Amino acid sequence: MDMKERLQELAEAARKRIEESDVPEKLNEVKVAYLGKKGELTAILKSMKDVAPEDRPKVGQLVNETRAKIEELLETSRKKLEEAAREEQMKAEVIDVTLPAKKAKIGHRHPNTIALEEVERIFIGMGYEVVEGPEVEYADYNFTKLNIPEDHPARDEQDTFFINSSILLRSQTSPVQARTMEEGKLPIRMIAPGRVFRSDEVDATHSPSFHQIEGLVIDKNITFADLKGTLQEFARELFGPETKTKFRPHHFPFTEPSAEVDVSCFKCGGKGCRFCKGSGWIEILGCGTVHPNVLRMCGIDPEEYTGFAFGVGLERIALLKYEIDDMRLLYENDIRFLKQF
Ligand code: 2U9
Repeated sequence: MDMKERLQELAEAARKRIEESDVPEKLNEVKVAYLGKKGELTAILKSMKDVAPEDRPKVGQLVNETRAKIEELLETSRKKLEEAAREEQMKAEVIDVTLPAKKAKIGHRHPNTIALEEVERIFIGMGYEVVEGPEVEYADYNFTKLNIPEDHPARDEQDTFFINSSILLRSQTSPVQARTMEEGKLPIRMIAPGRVFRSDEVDATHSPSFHQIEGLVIDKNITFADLKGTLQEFARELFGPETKTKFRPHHFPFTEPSAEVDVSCFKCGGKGCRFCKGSGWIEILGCGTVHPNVLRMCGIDPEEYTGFAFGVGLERIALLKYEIDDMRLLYENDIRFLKQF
Protein backbone atom coordinates (compact mmCIF):
# COMPACT_ATOMS: atom_id res chain seq x y z
CA MET A 1 0.00 0.00 0.00
CA ASP A 2 1.43 3.36 -0.90
CA MET A 3 1.64 6.29 1.50
CA LYS A 4 -1.30 8.13 -0.03
CA GLU A 5 -3.63 5.20 0.46
CA ARG A 6 -2.46 4.66 4.02
CA LEU A 7 -3.16 8.27 4.84
CA GLN A 8 -6.59 8.16 3.19
CA GLU A 9 -7.52 5.06 5.18
CA LEU A 10 -6.27 6.62 8.35
CA ALA A 11 -8.28 9.78 7.74
CA GLU A 12 -11.37 7.72 7.01
CA ALA A 13 -10.96 5.67 10.19
CA ALA A 14 -10.50 8.84 12.23
CA ARG A 15 -13.59 10.41 10.66
CA LYS A 16 -15.63 7.35 11.60
CA ARG A 17 -14.49 7.43 15.18
CA ILE A 18 -15.11 11.16 15.42
CA GLU A 19 -18.64 10.69 14.13
CA GLU A 20 -19.26 7.98 16.71
CA SER A 21 -18.05 10.16 19.59
CA ASP A 22 -21.04 11.31 21.61
CA VAL A 23 -19.12 13.02 24.44
CA PRO A 24 -16.10 15.36 24.45
CA GLU A 25 -14.02 12.75 26.32
CA LYS A 26 -14.29 10.34 23.41
CA LEU A 27 -13.18 13.06 20.99
CA ASN A 28 -10.14 13.54 23.16
CA GLU A 29 -9.35 9.83 22.91
CA VAL A 30 -9.53 10.06 19.13
CA LYS A 31 -7.22 13.05 19.15
CA VAL A 32 -4.67 11.17 21.24
CA ALA A 33 -4.98 8.01 19.11
CA TYR A 34 -4.25 9.82 15.84
CA LEU A 35 -2.49 13.07 16.55
CA GLY A 36 -0.82 12.33 19.89
CA LYS A 37 2.90 11.70 20.40
CA LYS A 38 2.33 7.99 20.09
CA GLY A 39 -0.53 8.41 17.63
CA GLU A 40 -0.89 6.79 14.23
CA LEU A 41 -0.18 9.92 12.18
CA THR A 42 2.96 10.56 14.17
CA ALA A 43 4.02 6.98 13.47
CA ILE A 44 3.61 7.60 9.76
CA LEU A 45 5.64 10.75 10.04
CA LYS A 46 8.38 8.74 11.72
CA SER A 47 8.41 6.25 8.81
CA MET A 48 9.27 9.05 6.37
CA LYS A 49 12.83 7.83 6.37
CA ASP A 50 11.64 4.85 4.27
CA VAL A 51 10.26 7.21 1.62
CA ALA A 52 12.42 8.05 -1.33
CA PRO A 53 14.00 11.47 -0.79
CA GLU A 54 12.42 12.95 -3.93
CA ASP A 55 8.92 11.89 -2.71
CA ARG A 56 9.37 13.27 0.76
CA PRO A 57 8.02 16.86 0.17
CA LYS A 58 4.90 15.47 -1.46
CA VAL A 59 4.31 12.90 1.28
CA GLY A 60 5.08 15.50 3.95
CA GLN A 61 2.39 17.74 2.49
CA LEU A 62 -0.08 14.83 2.48
CA VAL A 63 0.63 14.11 6.12
CA ASN A 64 0.05 17.77 7.02
CA GLU A 65 -3.18 17.87 5.04
CA THR A 66 -4.42 14.75 6.79
CA ARG A 67 -3.56 16.22 10.19
CA ALA A 68 -5.39 19.48 9.34
CA LYS A 69 -8.42 17.52 8.15
CA ILE A 70 -8.59 15.43 11.34
CA GLU A 71 -8.12 18.55 13.47
CA GLU A 72 -10.95 20.29 11.67
CA LEU A 73 -13.25 17.32 12.09
CA LEU A 74 -12.41 17.17 15.79
CA GLU A 75 -13.08 20.89 16.23
CA THR A 76 -16.40 20.82 14.39
CA SER A 77 -17.54 17.80 16.34
CA ARG A 78 -16.47 19.34 19.66
CA LYS A 79 -18.49 22.50 18.92
CA LYS A 80 -21.53 20.41 18.01
CA LEU A 81 -21.33 18.39 21.22
CA GLU A 82 -20.93 21.53 23.31
CA GLU A 83 -23.89 23.16 21.66
CA ALA A 84 -26.04 20.07 22.22
CA ALA A 85 -24.99 19.95 25.89
CA ARG A 86 -25.90 23.61 26.31
CA GLU A 87 -29.27 23.05 24.72
CA GLU A 88 -29.92 20.13 27.08
CA GLN A 89 -28.99 22.32 30.03
CA MET A 90 -31.27 25.16 28.89
CA LYS A 91 -34.14 22.70 28.58
CA ALA A 92 -33.46 21.23 32.03
CA GLU A 93 -33.17 24.63 33.70
CA VAL A 94 -36.18 26.22 32.15
CA ILE A 95 -37.74 28.83 34.50
CA ASP A 96 -41.43 29.49 34.68
CA VAL A 97 -41.52 33.20 35.46
CA THR A 98 -45.28 33.04 36.00
CA LEU A 99 -44.96 30.83 39.12
CA PRO A 100 -45.57 32.66 42.43
CA ALA A 101 -42.33 33.62 44.24
CA LYS A 102 -41.20 31.75 47.35
CA LYS A 103 -41.95 33.81 50.45
CA ALA A 104 -38.75 35.07 52.09
CA LYS A 105 -38.32 33.90 55.68
CA ILE A 106 -37.68 37.22 57.41
CA GLY A 107 -38.15 36.26 61.06
CA HIS A 108 -40.24 38.26 63.52
CA ARG A 109 -39.76 41.16 65.89
CA HIS A 110 -38.83 40.03 69.40
CA PRO A 111 -41.35 40.69 72.22
CA ASN A 112 -38.59 42.67 73.98
CA THR A 113 -38.28 44.89 70.90
CA ILE A 114 -42.05 45.36 70.64
CA ALA A 115 -42.28 46.25 74.35
CA LEU A 116 -39.25 48.57 74.16
CA GLU A 117 -40.64 50.44 71.18
CA GLU A 118 -43.95 50.87 73.02
CA VAL A 119 -42.18 52.29 76.11
CA GLU A 120 -40.01 54.54 73.92
CA ARG A 121 -43.10 55.80 72.09
CA ILE A 122 -44.75 56.74 75.42
CA PHE A 123 -41.75 58.62 76.80
CA ILE A 124 -40.83 60.31 73.50
CA GLY A 125 -44.45 61.53 73.55
CA MET A 126 -43.70 63.19 76.91
CA GLY A 127 -40.60 64.92 75.54
CA TYR A 128 -37.92 62.42 76.64
CA GLU A 129 -34.77 61.54 74.72
CA VAL A 130 -33.57 57.95 74.26
CA VAL A 131 -29.87 57.63 75.20
CA GLU A 132 -27.60 54.59 75.03
CA GLY A 133 -24.24 53.88 76.65
CA PRO A 134 -21.50 51.23 77.03
CA GLU A 135 -22.22 47.72 78.35
CA VAL A 136 -18.67 47.49 79.71
CA GLU A 137 -18.39 50.18 82.38
CA TYR A 138 -16.22 51.63 85.08
CA ALA A 139 -17.25 50.58 88.59
CA ASP A 140 -17.11 54.30 89.29
CA TYR A 141 -20.10 54.99 86.99
CA ASN A 142 -21.94 51.77 87.78
CA PHE A 143 -21.61 52.14 91.58
CA THR A 144 -19.68 55.04 93.15
CA LYS A 145 -21.44 57.92 91.40
CA LEU A 146 -24.77 56.24 92.16
CA ASN A 147 -24.15 56.43 95.89
CA ILE A 148 -23.25 52.74 96.14
CA PRO A 149 -20.06 52.84 98.26
CA GLU A 150 -17.11 50.39 98.23
CA ASP A 151 -18.53 48.17 100.97
CA HIS A 152 -22.10 47.98 99.63
CA PRO A 153 -23.42 44.41 99.11
CA ALA A 154 -24.58 45.26 95.55
CA ARG A 155 -20.87 45.36 94.64
CA ASP A 156 -20.39 41.76 95.70
CA GLU A 157 -18.49 39.68 93.16
CA GLN A 158 -21.19 37.06 93.64
CA ASP A 159 -23.66 39.41 91.94
CA THR A 160 -21.59 41.42 89.45
CA PHE A 161 -19.38 40.37 86.52
CA PHE A 162 -16.09 42.18 87.13
CA ILE A 163 -13.52 42.41 84.31
CA ASN A 164 -10.95 43.76 86.77
CA SER A 165 -11.18 45.76 90.01
CA SER A 166 -12.34 48.92 88.23
CA ILE A 167 -14.13 47.64 85.11
CA LEU A 168 -17.29 45.48 84.95
CA LEU A 169 -20.31 44.50 82.86
CA ARG A 170 -22.86 47.12 83.91
CA SER A 171 -25.43 45.76 86.36
CA GLN A 172 -27.89 48.57 85.55
CA THR A 173 -28.23 51.24 82.86
CA SER A 174 -27.86 54.02 85.49
CA PRO A 175 -24.25 54.80 84.40
CA VAL A 176 -25.74 56.16 81.14
CA GLN A 177 -27.68 58.75 83.20
CA ALA A 178 -24.60 59.51 85.33
CA ARG A 179 -22.61 60.20 82.14
CA THR A 180 -25.39 62.39 80.73
CA MET A 181 -25.52 64.42 83.97
CA GLU A 182 -21.75 64.91 83.85
CA GLU A 183 -22.04 66.37 80.35
CA GLY A 184 -23.72 69.28 82.13
CA LYS A 185 -26.56 70.09 79.72
CA LEU A 186 -29.69 70.82 81.77
CA PRO A 187 -32.55 70.16 82.07
CA ILE A 188 -32.52 66.38 81.40
CA ARG A 189 -35.45 64.26 80.31
CA MET A 190 -34.14 60.90 79.18
CA ILE A 191 -34.66 57.17 79.14
CA ALA A 192 -31.73 54.74 78.93
CA PRO A 193 -32.67 51.32 77.58
CA GLY A 194 -30.13 48.52 77.33
CA ARG A 195 -28.63 45.19 78.24
CA VAL A 196 -27.43 44.66 81.81
CA PHE A 197 -25.62 41.80 83.53
CA ARG A 198 -25.96 40.13 86.91
CA SER A 199 -24.56 36.87 88.13
CA ASP A 200 -27.93 35.12 88.44
CA GLU A 201 -28.89 31.50 87.87
CA VAL A 202 -31.27 31.00 84.94
CA ASP A 203 -34.89 30.29 85.90
CA ALA A 204 -38.41 31.36 84.81
CA THR A 205 -37.86 34.91 86.10
CA HIS A 206 -34.04 35.37 86.12
CA SER A 207 -31.24 35.54 83.57
CA PRO A 208 -27.59 36.63 83.88
CA SER A 209 -28.25 39.08 81.04
CA PHE A 210 -31.49 41.01 80.73
CA HIS A 211 -32.64 44.50 79.75
CA GLN A 212 -33.63 47.58 81.68
CA ILE A 213 -35.18 50.86 80.81
CA GLU A 214 -34.26 53.56 83.26
CA GLY A 215 -35.57 57.11 83.22
CA LEU A 216 -34.18 60.36 84.58
CA VAL A 217 -35.57 63.89 84.82
CA ILE A 218 -33.47 66.73 86.24
CA ASP A 219 -34.75 70.29 86.36
CA LYS A 220 -35.51 73.08 88.80
CA ASN A 221 -38.40 72.34 91.18
CA ILE A 222 -38.87 68.67 90.25
CA THR A 223 -40.73 66.87 93.05
CA PHE A 224 -42.04 63.42 93.90
CA ALA A 225 -45.41 64.66 92.59
CA ASP A 226 -43.92 64.98 89.08
CA LEU A 227 -42.67 61.42 89.40
CA LYS A 228 -46.09 60.14 90.45
CA GLY A 229 -47.89 61.95 87.63
CA THR A 230 -45.38 60.75 85.04
CA LEU A 231 -45.49 57.09 86.06
CA GLN A 232 -49.29 57.16 86.41
CA GLU A 233 -49.51 58.39 82.80
CA PHE A 234 -46.95 55.79 81.68
CA ALA A 235 -48.96 52.97 83.32
CA ARG A 236 -52.22 54.14 81.69
CA GLU A 237 -50.61 54.26 78.26
CA LEU A 238 -48.96 50.87 78.66
CA PHE A 239 -51.71 48.86 80.36
CA GLY A 240 -54.89 50.78 79.48
CA PRO A 241 -56.73 53.96 80.62
CA GLU A 242 -58.35 52.30 83.67
CA THR A 243 -54.98 51.42 85.22
CA LYS A 244 -54.37 52.64 88.79
CA THR A 245 -50.96 52.92 90.44
CA LYS A 246 -49.83 52.34 94.01
CA PHE A 247 -46.53 53.69 95.37
CA ARG A 248 -45.05 51.62 98.23
CA PRO A 249 -42.07 52.95 100.23
CA HIS A 250 -38.80 51.20 99.36
CA HIS A 251 -35.07 51.76 99.54
CA PHE A 252 -32.55 52.36 96.75
CA PRO A 253 -29.11 53.90 97.36
CA PHE A 254 -29.49 56.33 94.43
CA THR A 255 -32.93 57.73 95.23
CA GLU A 256 -34.39 59.24 98.41
CA PRO A 257 -37.23 58.84 99.05
CA SER A 258 -37.70 55.69 96.97
CA ALA A 259 -40.74 53.63 96.05
CA GLU A 260 -41.86 50.52 94.27
CA VAL A 261 -44.83 50.92 91.98
CA ASP A 262 -47.67 48.47 91.51
CA VAL A 263 -50.31 48.74 88.79
CA SER A 264 -53.88 47.51 89.16
CA CYS A 265 -54.18 44.10 87.48
CA PHE A 266 -55.10 44.64 83.83
CA LYS A 267 -56.65 41.15 83.69
CA CYS A 268 -59.19 41.48 86.50
CA GLY A 269 -59.21 45.25 86.96
CA GLY A 270 -58.03 44.89 90.57
CA LYS A 271 -60.57 42.38 91.91
CA GLY A 272 -57.92 39.69 92.27
CA CYS A 273 -57.28 36.79 89.91
CA ARG A 274 -54.81 34.03 89.12
CA PHE A 275 -52.70 36.48 87.09
CA CYS A 276 -52.12 38.89 90.02
CA LYS A 277 -52.10 36.04 92.52
CA GLY A 278 -55.32 37.31 94.06
CA SER A 279 -53.94 40.68 95.18
CA GLY A 280 -55.34 42.85 92.38
CA TRP A 281 -51.90 44.50 92.01
CA ILE A 282 -48.83 43.76 89.89
CA GLU A 283 -45.37 45.18 90.73
CA ILE A 284 -43.76 46.81 87.70
CA LEU A 285 -40.99 49.24 88.63
CA GLY A 286 -38.83 51.07 91.16
CA CYS A 287 -38.36 54.83 91.40
CA GLY A 288 -37.58 57.82 93.59
CA THR A 289 -36.24 61.36 93.75
CA VAL A 290 -32.55 61.44 92.89
CA HIS A 291 -30.31 61.33 95.97
CA PRO A 292 -28.44 64.65 96.50
CA ASN A 293 -25.17 62.68 96.77
CA VAL A 294 -25.74 61.36 93.22
CA LEU A 295 -26.43 64.86 91.89
CA ARG A 296 -23.29 66.19 93.57
CA MET A 297 -21.07 63.34 92.33
CA CYS A 298 -22.32 63.90 88.79
CA GLY A 299 -21.57 67.62 88.91
CA ILE A 300 -25.04 69.03 89.61
CA ASP A 301 -25.84 71.39 92.52
CA PRO A 302 -28.64 69.76 94.56
CA GLU A 303 -29.58 73.18 95.97
CA GLU A 304 -30.46 74.40 92.49
CA TYR A 305 -31.67 71.23 90.75
CA THR A 306 -33.70 68.21 91.77
CA GLY A 307 -34.87 65.18 89.83
CA PHE A 308 -36.55 61.83 89.75
CA ALA A 309 -35.52 58.48 88.35
CA PHE A 310 -37.10 55.12 87.71
CA GLY A 311 -36.13 51.70 86.46
CA VAL A 312 -38.10 48.87 84.87
CA GLY A 313 -37.09 45.45 83.66
CA LEU A 314 -37.88 45.20 79.94
CA GLU A 315 -38.38 41.43 80.09
CA ARG A 316 -40.77 41.90 83.02
CA ILE A 317 -42.91 44.27 80.91
CA ALA A 318 -42.82 41.89 77.91
CA LEU A 319 -43.73 38.84 80.04
CA LEU A 320 -46.64 40.72 81.67
CA LYS A 321 -47.97 42.41 78.56
CA TYR A 322 -47.86 39.31 76.37
CA GLU A 323 -48.72 36.88 79.19
CA ILE A 324 -45.58 34.78 78.77
CA ASP A 325 -44.99 32.60 81.83
CA ASP A 326 -41.30 31.73 81.42
CA MET A 327 -38.50 34.24 80.72
CA ARG A 328 -36.34 31.54 79.09
CA LEU A 329 -38.73 31.54 76.09
CA LEU A 330 -37.48 35.06 75.31
CA TYR A 331 -33.94 33.83 74.73
CA GLU A 332 -34.58 30.80 72.51
CA ASN A 333 -35.51 32.79 69.39
CA ASP A 334 -37.87 30.04 68.28
CA ILE A 335 -39.75 31.57 65.36
CA ARG A 336 -42.93 29.64 66.33
CA PHE A 337 -42.85 31.43 69.68
CA LEU A 338 -41.89 34.86 68.32
CA LYS A 339 -44.62 34.82 65.67
CA GLN A 340 -47.33 34.98 68.34
CA PHE A 341 -46.66 38.62 69.26
C1 2U9 B 1 -29.31 57.91 88.32
C2 2U9 B 1 -30.04 58.15 89.47
C3 2U9 B 1 -31.03 57.28 89.83
C4 2U9 B 1 -32.75 54.35 88.63
C5 2U9 B 1 -33.73 53.50 89.39
C6 2U9 B 1 -34.84 51.72 90.07
C7 2U9 B 1 -35.32 52.65 90.94
C8 2U9 B 1 -35.26 50.29 90.07
C9 2U9 B 1 -35.02 48.13 89.11
C10 2U9 B 1 -36.23 47.83 88.33
C11 2U9 B 1 -36.26 46.38 88.06
C12 2U9 B 1 -33.91 47.37 88.47
O1 2U9 B 1 -34.44 45.92 86.38
S1 2U9 B 1 -34.65 45.95 87.75
O2 2U9 B 1 -34.24 44.85 88.51
N1 2U9 B 1 -34.70 49.52 89.16
O3 2U9 B 1 -36.07 49.88 90.86
N2 2U9 B 1 -33.94 52.20 89.19
S2 2U9 B 1 -34.63 54.11 90.60
O4 2U9 B 1 -32.32 55.36 89.44
C13 2U9 B 1 -31.32 56.19 89.06
C14 2U9 B 1 -30.60 55.98 87.92
C15 2U9 B 1 -29.59 56.83 87.55
C16 2U9 B 1 -28.21 58.83 87.93
